[in-house]
Amino acid sequence: MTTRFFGAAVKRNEDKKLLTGQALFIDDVELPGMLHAAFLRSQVAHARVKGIDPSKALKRDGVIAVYTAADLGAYWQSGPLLVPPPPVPGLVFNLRTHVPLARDTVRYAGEPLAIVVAESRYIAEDALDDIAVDLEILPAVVDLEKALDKDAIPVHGDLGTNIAAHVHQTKGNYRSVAAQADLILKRRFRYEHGMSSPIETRGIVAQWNARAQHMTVWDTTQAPVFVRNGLAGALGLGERQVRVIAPFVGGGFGPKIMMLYPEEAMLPWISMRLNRPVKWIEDRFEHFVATTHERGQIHDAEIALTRDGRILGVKDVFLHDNGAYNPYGLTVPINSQCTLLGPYVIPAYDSTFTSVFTNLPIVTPYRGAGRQHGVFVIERLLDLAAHELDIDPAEIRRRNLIPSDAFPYRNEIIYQDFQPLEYDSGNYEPVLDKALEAIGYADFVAEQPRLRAQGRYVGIGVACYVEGTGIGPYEGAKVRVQANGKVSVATGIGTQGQGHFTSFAQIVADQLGVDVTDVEIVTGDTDQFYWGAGTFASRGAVVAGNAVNEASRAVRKKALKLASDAFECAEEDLVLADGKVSIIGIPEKFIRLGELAQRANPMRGAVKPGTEPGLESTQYFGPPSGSTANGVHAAIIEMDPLTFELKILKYVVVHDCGTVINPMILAGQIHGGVAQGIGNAFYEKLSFDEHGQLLNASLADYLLPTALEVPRMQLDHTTTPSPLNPLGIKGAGEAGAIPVGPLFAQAIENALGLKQNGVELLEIPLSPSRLFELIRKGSKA
Ligand code: MCN
Repeated sequence: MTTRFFGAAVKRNEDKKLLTGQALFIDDVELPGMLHAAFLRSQVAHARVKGIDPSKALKRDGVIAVYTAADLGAYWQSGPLLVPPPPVPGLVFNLRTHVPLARDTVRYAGEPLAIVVAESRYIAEDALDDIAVDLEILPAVVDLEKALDKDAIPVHGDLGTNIAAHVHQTKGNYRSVAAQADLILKRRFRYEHGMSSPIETRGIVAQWNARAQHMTVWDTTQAPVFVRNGLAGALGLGERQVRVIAPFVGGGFGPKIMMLYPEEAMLPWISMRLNRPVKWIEDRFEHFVATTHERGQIHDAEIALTRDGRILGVKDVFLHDNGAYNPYGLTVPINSQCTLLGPYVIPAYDSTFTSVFTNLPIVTPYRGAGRQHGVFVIERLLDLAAHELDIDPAEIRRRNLIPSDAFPYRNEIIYQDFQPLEYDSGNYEPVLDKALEAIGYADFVAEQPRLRAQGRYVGIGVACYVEGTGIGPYEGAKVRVQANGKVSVATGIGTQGQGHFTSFAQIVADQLGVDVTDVEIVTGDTDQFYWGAGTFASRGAVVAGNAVNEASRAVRKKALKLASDAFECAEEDLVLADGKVSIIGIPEKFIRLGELAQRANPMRGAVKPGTEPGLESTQYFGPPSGSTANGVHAAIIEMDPLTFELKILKYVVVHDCGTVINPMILAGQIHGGVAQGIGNAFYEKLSFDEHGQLLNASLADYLLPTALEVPRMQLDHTTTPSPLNPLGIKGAGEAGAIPVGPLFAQAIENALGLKQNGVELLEIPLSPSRLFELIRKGSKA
């Protein structure tokens, strides 16, 4: 195989469609006779539902139906547990999943109570006001710590506790290493709630075809196969009777994996009842209150070190805000627990978390999926230790990096994929070196006093991380050469902007010797590919990419076999390039791939035993466990000492995600991740009051970074291939977002000389006003 496209910065195949408005998004789906739905959502966070009276709404012109939980009969059931908890010894796990419409109790402001179906969305929205709702308001459980008080009201009355899960994992013996330590530092770290803000909100169109007894659902989901299976089960249909299509999706970032969201459960059910297509497009306010959130953790963490800055152990006890339901099991907090260990040798680790039910929107993964919390804790602990021990922050990191000859590196505790946390491969020190070199670390340290003397508050930060990526269970791909020579490929994952249409095409193009633009990728249509899990956990490139590779290899083998039969020569004498198979040294002797595809589907003659018709193959790939990517971010920032406005002067990312398929797509992934990381670190905070009301549920109040706040980045890579998949790939989609919080905290402290004044930044997000408060409080202390 000659490599032409794999590893090259190939322009994205999908962009022409996207840029010329030809890409189909959910709201482009228009069907004859289509109805529109609007949801009545609870305005309070915790209440008993005494009654819902839709009679006035039903009288409004254009209203077709109104449904409440009482109308759902046996269809009213709790949603599935999406990710079962891994087998952690001593696990406590209380499962309470979301319901299609609240029946007896509402548990967060935004939870749906009723749905109006009307001839237009306008009518449906107006009719929401006609519905009379009688709620007995209950005190809301909002404070993570108070939720665990003995007399706290339980979010789920039948449970009698707000503990959703309790997990204790250990490596080594923290207590004995702490007894040997020269320095022990203990701090409380806090991460506030945030959310993803995709350009496209969620949306669903459901169309029941009574004649064919078939359901088609267009859905902004990241996991179409799961949604198909979940819906089939709930609706009492066979999986073949349900087709889920996730067309172009304008960003997913994690929350669009969730299923079955109440809206996802309701629309197909309604379409079946009314035998008409129904559409619902989430508005931005709904996205704030009804799509899942992330963050919300409090860590009490402790690090034990030797005098020369070597880590002996870390102890961490943390609370994780789960929101009102926990369909994701332990995914987010266990990611935090595992990712805290970072790229460092930490001989002893004692980590306990309690996942807590609160009357807040459900918490599920959002780009990074809890990893950023763990990275924040360890990176901040190292900064504090560096200050205490008078060691340079970059140097203390270097001293603790796992050496390159220690891989695979076993961390003993169990990861979210049920496997022991083992780093498959890595070479961390060159990544740190490159980042320090690129940011000009030594020069900056020398120059900083001069800048300070000029009255400029310029600071530097360096943060490291590892990221578990590419987890199983598996993905598959069908690769098929068509008679016109073009190659069609289908996989079961969905795509929300990650460039799969190009990066997967690059893999195929090289295997089959065709141009990358001649490979058409279909993702996210369960009729095109039946099996799969979905796009999450930075697994698309590893898992689907390798499945695409395996299927392409099989097709290549078939093509060479067919051609060798036709030419009556050995396969080794053939070359597959430029869309044809030719004999080496006799280029005029060739057969086009399209012709081979036709020959593989003969009108006469038997298909030989052991062979299949068609030039196609379906293959699957499942990694034994996740592959571990790593990286270092470094930044130089300038603070205005009066307004605490922050300017990023330089931002460097050095990253190792194994073999790279497309460096340009990868750069885009890093840029997007860093942009969201900057939002997490400095701008975005969901503010709830004590009643569980979201106070800033609009893009005017919830501050997203814009192009002005996101700097140009200098990117570099090292390549340590993963031994766990044939292509050597590790995932990259979330990496950019993960270390930005501690990087900002470190750089701001450094710029303002905060530690010298006894002010420590131990929380995320920071913001000018929060810095003002912290510094005022610190200087008074
Ligand atoms: N890639 C590569 N070489 C590698 C690794 C990745 O060229 N060594 C390419 C891949 O081929 C793919 C892209 O980078 O085109 C991302 O690959 P991967 O890291 O496998 O991530 P996934 O495909 O599984 O995508 C999911 C990941 C996650 S978990 C979130 S959250 C996220 C992200 O991707 N959401 C995104 N990136 C996003 N990008 C956009 N535009 N929109 C989202 O919703």
